Amino acid sequence: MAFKERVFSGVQPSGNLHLGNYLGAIVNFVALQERYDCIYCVVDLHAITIWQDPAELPRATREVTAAFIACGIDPKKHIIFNQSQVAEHAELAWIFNCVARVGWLNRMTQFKEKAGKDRENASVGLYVYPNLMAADILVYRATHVPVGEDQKQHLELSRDIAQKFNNDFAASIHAHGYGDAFFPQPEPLIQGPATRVMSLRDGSKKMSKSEPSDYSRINLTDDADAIAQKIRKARTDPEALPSEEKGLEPRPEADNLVGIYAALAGQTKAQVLREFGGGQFSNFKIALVDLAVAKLGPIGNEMKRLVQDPVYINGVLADGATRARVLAAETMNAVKDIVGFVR
Ligand code: AQP
Repeated sequence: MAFKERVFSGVQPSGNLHLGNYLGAIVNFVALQERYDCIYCVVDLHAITIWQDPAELPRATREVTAAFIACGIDPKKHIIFNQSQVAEHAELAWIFNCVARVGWLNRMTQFKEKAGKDRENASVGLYVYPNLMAADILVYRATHVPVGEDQKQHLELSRDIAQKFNNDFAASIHAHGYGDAFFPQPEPLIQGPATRVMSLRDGSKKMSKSEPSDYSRINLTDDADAIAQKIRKARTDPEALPSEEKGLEPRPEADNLVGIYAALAGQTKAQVLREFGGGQFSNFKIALVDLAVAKLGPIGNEMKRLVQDPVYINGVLADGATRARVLAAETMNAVKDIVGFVR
């Protein structure tokens, strides 16, 4: 069966939005608007899988919304909303809790990383997070999902859930007139030269909102001085930059900075090395500061302006939620019929 092409993706309002979120996800969200109908969600239900201060969560939700708009997502042509306003996400997630297998979830590396050694004390929500993510996507029967590389495994799980639902309920899906498959197999779109931006302090760790050191990341709201200071202090090695991409392989910090430059400049890493290969990091960092400030400065300023107008942001989210709810309810009604719930 051919499914209508539709894009869905989300960002958690769990703290400081950073360059990794921007280059790994949001830049692609913006580009995809030209070709697809897009739904972009501030995934607050996901955020509370780890403790969030109730006094802070509304501000963080509005900040992610502001980032979407400041980066160029059009909330009128597409849909921007926060997840908790559309109850169907949680409803479908419950059904997926009954479709997904414990063994599948036990393989999820993000749970292992985030729960760490204190696994017994992690929330059940953190464990079943990937089932909710599958529901987020499939409640809109979305076909394309732009994400950073760290979400690849969760996307594969979403595909497995869609497949198992289609198989388990094949007869009912057919009987209700939905053909051979009710859910599409959502495709991950992991694009660009910076699909996994690493910490500025440690090239083996991904740049993350929850890393205690603010020097590990560039926040989208950092001013020019903070950006410059963080890039200047970013860890490097003593060698000159290589001239070939292959030379970056054993040098994670160099690879990371070149990848960031390439993504911000809209170039490939090979193009960046053609210009900077053989040179010292000090000069490269000066160019990277200029580029990062030129690209991120206007976004940060616009975000700061937008968050000062919570009424406008709340209006965007409410309008998006109203439109999302129509699509989600349609899917959920069909799912109820397929599963055999009386309604
Ligand atoms: N370092 C990264 N490089 C590239 N892409 C990244 N993404 C996250 N970090 C990087 C992508 O950003 C989107 C939104 O991420 P999220 O808010 O759902 O949370 P996350 O993946 O858990 O990101 P964080 O920032 O690292 O948060 P914490 O510290 O809470 O774990 C996703 O598409 C993600 O791939």
